[in-house]
Amino acid sequence: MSAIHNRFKAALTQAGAPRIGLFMGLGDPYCAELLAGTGFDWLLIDAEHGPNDIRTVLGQLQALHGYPTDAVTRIVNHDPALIKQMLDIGAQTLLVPMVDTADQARAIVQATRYPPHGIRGVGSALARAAHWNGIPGYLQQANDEICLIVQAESHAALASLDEILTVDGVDAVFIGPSDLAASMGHIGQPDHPEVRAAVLDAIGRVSRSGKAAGVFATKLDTAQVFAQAGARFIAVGTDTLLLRQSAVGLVKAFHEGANQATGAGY
Ligand code: 3PY
Ligand code: MG
Repeated sequence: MSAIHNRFKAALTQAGAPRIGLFMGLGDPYCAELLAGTGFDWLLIDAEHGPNDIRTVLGQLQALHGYPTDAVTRIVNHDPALIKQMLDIGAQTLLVPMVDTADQARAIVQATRYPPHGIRGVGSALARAAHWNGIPGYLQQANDEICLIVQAESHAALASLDEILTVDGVDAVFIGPSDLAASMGHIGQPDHPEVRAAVLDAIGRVSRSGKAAGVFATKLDTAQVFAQAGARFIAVGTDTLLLRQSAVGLVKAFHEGANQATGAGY
């Protein structure tokens, strides 16, 4: 097996239960490492909405390394220079938001590939991804081990979805129900029936194309519905909401006099 084998990419092509994931918006390696051992198949380092830069993404990739979970990195835009930096620090699986057209998808694929298949600049002596030239054959193998997930999360993206699915180098399409809801005139209602129908239709089209469908589910029963529709990887929450909801719940329990275990094992 290649020293840079991408376990997440390989898993997307295998049958079995969908891979369950969590979005991490706290932007902190220590929190990422805490979550790394909790059983999620994959953890998303969110540099789209979370307060992340190259250094904090790097710290989280390092923190997750060696744990039985896969890092997925969501970048903030389609800039080839940013994609190059993310790949060089060792982000192998990229989630790229707001991809509305096949042309955009093709340009993003190009940014992730070394020539002649793309335009990624060569700097492996400076790149953690190549162990600073310590991985023999890195330059020859890197293209094949990149996993590229584009996010379809607008009316326009769903209109172009069938064409996006023909783009070589796109491994998966992740449906974003929140932005999709906004684009469909239902902001704040990712579970609105019209949005749900569009998400299910998109999951079906992606699955039938042979690429992997991913999606964010705001509730566990919704995650089951998406799994039955063919989703191969499903995010079921965010670290920010887990922390906030349990903090709010603990304060409430105190004021209600409930007997809730708070510091078991401390
Ligand atoms: C969205 O729902 O818009 C997302 O980006 C995450 O799923
Ligand atoms: Mg979104």
